[in-house]
Amino acid sequence: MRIDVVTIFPDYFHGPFDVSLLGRARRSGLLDLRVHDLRRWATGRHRTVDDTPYGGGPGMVMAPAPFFDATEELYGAVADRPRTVLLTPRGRPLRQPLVRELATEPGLLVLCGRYEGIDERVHEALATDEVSVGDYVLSGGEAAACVLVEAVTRLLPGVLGNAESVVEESFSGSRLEYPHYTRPAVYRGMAVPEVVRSGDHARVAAWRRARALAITRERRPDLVGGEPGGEVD
Ligand code: 6GU
Repeated sequence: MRIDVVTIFPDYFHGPFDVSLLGRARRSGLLDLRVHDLRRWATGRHRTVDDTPYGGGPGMVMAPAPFFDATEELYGAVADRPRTVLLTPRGRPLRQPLVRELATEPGLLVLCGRYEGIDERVHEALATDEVSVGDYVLSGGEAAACVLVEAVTRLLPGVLGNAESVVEESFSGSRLEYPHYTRPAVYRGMAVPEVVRSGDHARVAAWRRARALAITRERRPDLVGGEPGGEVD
């Protein structure tokens, strides 16, 4: 899969995009991830990408032209463009079903905003999807882009080994994970529950199911009871 990220802070992604899962996926050729500096498409001596808002008010607004020029240079006509995700707090909440859908695309163009906002014409004419990573305020879309790219990449065929890929199942099944333990059996007076050391696989499986359900009910009732915001699957 190819993913293009357009940002005014390309350096932000050194680290997140170079190590661990994403680094491996890139080096193995499963992920063609390219980060572009929006200022490449800025004009004028100062390469500014923002301007004062029409109608007044505080802060600056990111101008439309650099985003349009970037998109056109990278992908040309509308018909040739990949799914274009604009990261914005007013977007659709990112959940696993949307991640799964995006992971089936041949390519993605990810646009990161900063400042108070982005000119509405970018939302209307360039974005096919507006996505938010949660109900809290970030200074820009860069951290959100890291979240999106990692969540999508781990679903690409060949990126995860079989052992790791099982983890996705837990969220697909609308349950939080059961508690995990490793040695020692007693650590600082805290003992591993007897059942998980019993060697009785059926009992262990039943205990894990029950704990996962209890933890989910307690922490995320929306995932099991159909409360608002519970659209995990
Ligand atoms: Cl995608 N951008 C910003 N600036 N804040 C956010 C967000 C995105 N998602 C949650 N908060």
